[in-house]
Amino acid sequence: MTHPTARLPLRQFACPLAAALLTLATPFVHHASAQPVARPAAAAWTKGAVCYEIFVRSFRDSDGDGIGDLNGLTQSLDYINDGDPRTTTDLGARCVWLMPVAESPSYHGYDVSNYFRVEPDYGTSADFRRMVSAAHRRGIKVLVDLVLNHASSEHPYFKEALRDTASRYRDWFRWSATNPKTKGPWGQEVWHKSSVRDEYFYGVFWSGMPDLNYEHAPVRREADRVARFWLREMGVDGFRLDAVSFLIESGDTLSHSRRTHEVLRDFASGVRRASSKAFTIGEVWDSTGTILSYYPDQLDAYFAFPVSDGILDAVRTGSAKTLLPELLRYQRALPPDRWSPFLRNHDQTRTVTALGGDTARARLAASILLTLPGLPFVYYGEEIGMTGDKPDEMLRTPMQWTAGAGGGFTRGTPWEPLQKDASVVNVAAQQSDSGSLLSMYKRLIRLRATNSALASGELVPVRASSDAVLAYLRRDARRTVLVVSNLGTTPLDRVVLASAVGVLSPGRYDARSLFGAAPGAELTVSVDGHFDGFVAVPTLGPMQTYVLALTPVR
Ligand SMILES: [Ca+2]
Ligand SMILES: [Ca+2]
Ligand SMILES: [Ca+2]
Ligand SMILES: [Ca+2]
Repeated sequence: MTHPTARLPLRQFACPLAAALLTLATPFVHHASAQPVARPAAAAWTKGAVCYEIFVRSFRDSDGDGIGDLNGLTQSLDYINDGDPRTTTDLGARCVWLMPVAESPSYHGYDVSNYFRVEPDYGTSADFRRMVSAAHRRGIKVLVDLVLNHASSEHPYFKEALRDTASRYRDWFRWSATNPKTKGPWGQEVWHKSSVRDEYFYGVFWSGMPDLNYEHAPVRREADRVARFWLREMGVDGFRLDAVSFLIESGDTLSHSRRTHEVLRDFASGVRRASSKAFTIGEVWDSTGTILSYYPDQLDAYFAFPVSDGILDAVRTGSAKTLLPELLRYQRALPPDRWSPFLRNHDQTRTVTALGGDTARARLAASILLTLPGLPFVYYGEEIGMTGDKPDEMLRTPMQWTAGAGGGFTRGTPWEPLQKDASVVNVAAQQSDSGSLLSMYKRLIRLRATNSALASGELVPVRASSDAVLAYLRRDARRTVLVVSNLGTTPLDRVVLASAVGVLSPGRYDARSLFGAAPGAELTVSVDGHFDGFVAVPTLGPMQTYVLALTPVR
């Protein structure tokens, strides 16, 4: 089946509604030509893939010291993806993002003391390489967190620069003889008193994390060397880059500076030179407009923070009004492998907790996430509905594998206590329950991997007769699916759907359920390629998502 969008005269509005929708849908018509400068076709694996974010310290402990480690991760890879597409017992993720694995004095690792050494708590370089090989055998790509903006105050270069003003590493950091008293982007102290002499050093996040000085060429060369090391020596497939917007300060501009964009651009091209297949995704925790300023030629992708908030808001408020326009901004600007929706990451209150403990809402949020364009990321434990709120340690508690002592995470004493619900909320309890959150994640991740429209098709907004209903098509040249979610807490009867003109070839379609209990329906698309008055599901259950394949009737 082909889409008539290219040949239909776009001025043929069937009705004012269609005209209004067309203003939303028009960008798709020009989608191909609106794409930014193309990258080499490096990341073919991203099509239909889902990535899984892992905190190694909290995933699986193999030796009983209470700390998750690389061998524990290797032993758990079959849970993430067993490499056999015929089995459906695994999550089906095709990529993992490991939070920092380089040596660090902190529990979280975002302050690196040796960029070329695996954190000893986690294992050895050999353990790391073995884990990467085992992941690759299962078709799992491995991305590691790369923390370029700052090092640890325990890094030998910083310690030397602090002690000795004539040190060759002095210019690797930023110093001031007086306290500039400039406050950081969220009002925090950024100039910290030296413990050695009467001077100050710059660290945007914390005194334990002195910023590296990227105006100093040897620092930029070191960043390239670190990237090459992990790609070539350690075998990783790419990086998640931490806090990239803070790389270079220019006067009062502490984030998003012109020089930051330039340095990021150079770094990314260095990564591509080191490995043409490497994938990079950056953290720019900001508005969509600001995130889009990091394209087209810096990192491959960035996390869509406003989409994350938009999904949770839609689910929390039961209103579908604001999410689609945000998604359309990303889609207009970017091909699907260059941005990543997600629900929560290691810095945010976990989904179930953010939604007031309501697992039904968490299911709904996940079903929206996994049917959107982009490359979705899932934070470990979200798939079983783990809870957790600030402080940060409580967002990163050990994985809940079983109901037993230590949650199946460790046979020792866990480095951080598990959440109190671990005996009820765990993988073992959900693995065999076809109605569990985990089973839903598996089904949708698999559907996304096998249905090309869900994998990388464009999103086309569909108008619903109720504001509580979120509806969109995902379509590519071969397939179309319709996704309908009732965000409300009551059943909705006979919700009517309508599209703009030119979204489908004219004719009749069978709407058959791929996900969600729907009896099936028949859809008629008029000669101008629009539909209206379509009841896809007679009664939309509360907080339920339905995915329907639309197949032409011949
Ligand atoms: Ca351990
Ligand atoms: Ca499998
Ligand atoms: Ca350590
Ligand atoms: Ca910086």
